[in-house]
Amino acid sequence: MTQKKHTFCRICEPNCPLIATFDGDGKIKELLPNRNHPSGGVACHKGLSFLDVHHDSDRLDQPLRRVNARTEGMGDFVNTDWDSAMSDIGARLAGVREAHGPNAIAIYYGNAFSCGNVSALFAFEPFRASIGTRMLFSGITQDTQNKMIGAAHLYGSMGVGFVPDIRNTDYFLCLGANPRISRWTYVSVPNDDLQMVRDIRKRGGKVQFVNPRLIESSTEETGPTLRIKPGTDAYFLAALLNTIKLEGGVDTDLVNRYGKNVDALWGFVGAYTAERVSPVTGVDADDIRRVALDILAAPSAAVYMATGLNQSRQGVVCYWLVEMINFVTGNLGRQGGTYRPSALVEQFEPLGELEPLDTSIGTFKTPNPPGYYHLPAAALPRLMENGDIKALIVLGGNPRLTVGGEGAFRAACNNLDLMVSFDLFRQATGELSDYILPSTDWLEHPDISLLPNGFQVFPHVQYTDAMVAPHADRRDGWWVMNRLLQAMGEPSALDANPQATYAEELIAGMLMAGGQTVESMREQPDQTMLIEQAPHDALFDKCLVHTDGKIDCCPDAFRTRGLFERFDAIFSELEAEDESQLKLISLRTRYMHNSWLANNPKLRRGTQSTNPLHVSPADAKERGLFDGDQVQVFNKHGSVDAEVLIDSDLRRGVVAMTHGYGNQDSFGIRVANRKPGANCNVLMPIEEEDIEPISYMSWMTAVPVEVVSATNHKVLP
Ligand SMILES: Nc1nc2c(c(=O)[nH]1)N[C@H]1C(S)=C(S)[C@@H](COP(=O)(O)OP(=O)(O)OC[C@H]3O[C@@H](n4cnc5c(=O)[nH]c(N)nc54)[C@H](O)[C@@H]3O)O[C@H]1N2
Ligand SMILES: Nc1nc2c(c(=O)[nH]1)N[C@H]1C(S)=C(S)[C@@H](COP(=O)(O)OP(=O)(O)OC[C@H]3O[C@@H](n4cnc5c(=O)[nH]c(N)nc54)[C@H](O)[C@@H]3O)O[C@H]1N2
Ligand code: SF4
Ligand SMILES: [Mo]
Repeated sequence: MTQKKHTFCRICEPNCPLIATFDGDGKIKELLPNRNHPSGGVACHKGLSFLDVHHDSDRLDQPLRRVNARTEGMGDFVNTDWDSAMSDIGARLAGVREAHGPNAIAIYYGNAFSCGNVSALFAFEPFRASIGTRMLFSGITQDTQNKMIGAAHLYGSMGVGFVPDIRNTDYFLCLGANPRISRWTYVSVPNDDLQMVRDIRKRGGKVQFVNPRLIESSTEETGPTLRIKPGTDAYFLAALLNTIKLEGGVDTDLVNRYGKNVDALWGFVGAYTAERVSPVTGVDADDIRRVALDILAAPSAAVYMATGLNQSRQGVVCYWLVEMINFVTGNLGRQGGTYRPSALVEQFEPLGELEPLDTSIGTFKTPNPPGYYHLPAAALPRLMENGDIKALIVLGGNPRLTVGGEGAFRAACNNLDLMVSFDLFRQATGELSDYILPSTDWLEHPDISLLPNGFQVFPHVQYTDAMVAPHADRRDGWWVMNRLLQAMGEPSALDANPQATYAEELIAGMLMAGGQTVESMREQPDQTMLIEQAPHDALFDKCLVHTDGKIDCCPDAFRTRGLFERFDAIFSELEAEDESQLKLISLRTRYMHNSWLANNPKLRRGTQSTNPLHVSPADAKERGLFDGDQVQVFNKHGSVDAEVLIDSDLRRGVVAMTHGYGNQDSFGIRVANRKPGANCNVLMPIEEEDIEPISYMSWMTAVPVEVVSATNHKVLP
């Protein structure tokens, strides 16, 4: 008889509910969508095909040790056992720390590591603290650290995050997101193929996308797209705020009650009228005014932004202005506006003082302990090159492909005394490592869906057992970190708990906050506990963490740390820019998930076998380019070769590529290696002035590039 168990996917934010079916011998046969789950969400093809990752013959099943020099492109790896690997790594890490201090050990953790496994994430801080390093990097500075740092300044805590009430809103303004493909970010929405967005329209509301590309999310049933020039949203938002003020759309009672430094906000945006920003943003002044008036006319409105703005040069400013629009129009904390979904644990730590960290390339500031305030990953190559960092530990991440500056990263790895990767695969970053340690995947450990909690429009927590025991020598994240601590001679959770029940205990401890136990969760329908949503305006009591309980509408740090001058300087730069300048943006597709899932042959068909450069018809015509032409895409940071794909969805002046490709040297993932594609992150700026000064976000969209036919290939200096 086929046995069935409840579980959930951990690839992205919805954490879609799944049912695993089993053979008589306990092997997972199939992953199916749980159509009866109370969230109403179903799963997408990536989650449903995860067994391909689980069973991939290229999966790591044993620790690998590199036996040749890192200067040789292709790693020569031999199998080893955990004890030998751990004692060697532990001794070498202890040696680096002894000789150069704790900050010579850097840690980079990736998205899959931090978001897909509660026990690994919670074991992380004790691990980092025992090593004592502040050199902490992650995917967050390419993703959404601007929102977290922005929230710390506006509301007092990095943990505060508000989401659009798409289930109730009358007007939804969605900038730089493509939820149809990405399934949302920094808000967890049951995976319903945008039905909730269509419903806005159906109940008489409006949806407006703002994007340089006519995205898959924008249809007749959802709403239109204003095709903005990339990298200019901060000015578009400033003009919206100005118009809202001019039109008398400010909810003065609310703003007086909860806001401070409001006049400074008006001073900041004052000069950026709809007329003035129109040529720079490429959006008609009338369209800007229309959006502002639509927000004001709607009984409720929610403005939401995602990676297209986060990754611009001004992610913090964009976040700030979006929050201000929601606040001053009275939509923050309103049903149909933006709000804080209730969560199992609702505690917002204040940011605390920032401590300077001196390095060869300047002084960074983060709290100590850093929490989620990470150093800029774009600075990693230079810190390795200059000797600030002597050992690099990469946990479930692939910085070689997902951060800018691959060439510099690769070269700088040669300066390291030790590099360790912990991953499902021997991927591009692993290829450069001394050790690659085999990780469990999310079918191989118990978990709760705590990560999206607090951001879910359908608040709930699901529990899952491990669907199967870890295959071969794969180990869980919490175990690897604690085993490493032991090997370094540090106290470790394994000392007291060698039976390896840490994950179970941690999960049990968290469930206690909701009055549940693992047993009680197993008995709940769908192993899911529903969380009652507090009234939307409860956020004014719960989420305003500054000691005076106010929202800081113009934080001093924004002025003192250079955001104001930068805002004006970038505007002047954009005004002076040549009309023909091409700008590169990122394009997520259904077939890639950041750099991983690249080894699944089912996802590598058709155009997905390469990584084409999308070019608008007008730009192609101007440059005499046709579909399938080979071109060189370059700028002062690097150069890649790609094939042209003419894409009429793009605004003129914009070219697009997908990140995560570039597996030419990833010999351990054979499907990906045969269809490597080009790594567009080679083109991303990584100099100090290119990094957002407060949130340390990488600049990854609207990056100037040149495109020439491959026959005119330029040799770069
Ligand atoms: N140009 C450009 N670059 C971008 C982006 C963009 O839009 N444009 N997006 C950025 C964003 S938003 C993000 S989040 C980053 C992501 O950047 P990273 O987090 O560095 O990259 P991923 O590709 O998500 O890497 C995840 C790695 O974790 C491994 N993995 C998967 N599951 C597990 C597990 O359970 N345990 C362990 N140990 N490993 C596991 C995978 O095999 C893979 O190698 O990329 C960023 N880079
Ligand atoms: N299939 C798939 N799903 C994913 C991922 C994946 O790699 N593949 N990654 C996951 C991760 S880690 C994340 S963080 C989320 C991200 O989720 P989203 O933020 O929704 O990600 P994208 O689809 O990259 O959407 C960004 C949009 O911004 C637009 N854009 C680029 N530059 C600008 C600009 O300057 N201004 C404006 N207004 N728009 C701009 C792009 O055209 C694009 O449509 O997706 C998650 N889901
Ligand atoms: S939408 Fe994300 S969480 Fe849901 S099945 Fe697909 S990959 Fe998994
Ligand atoms: Mo991300």
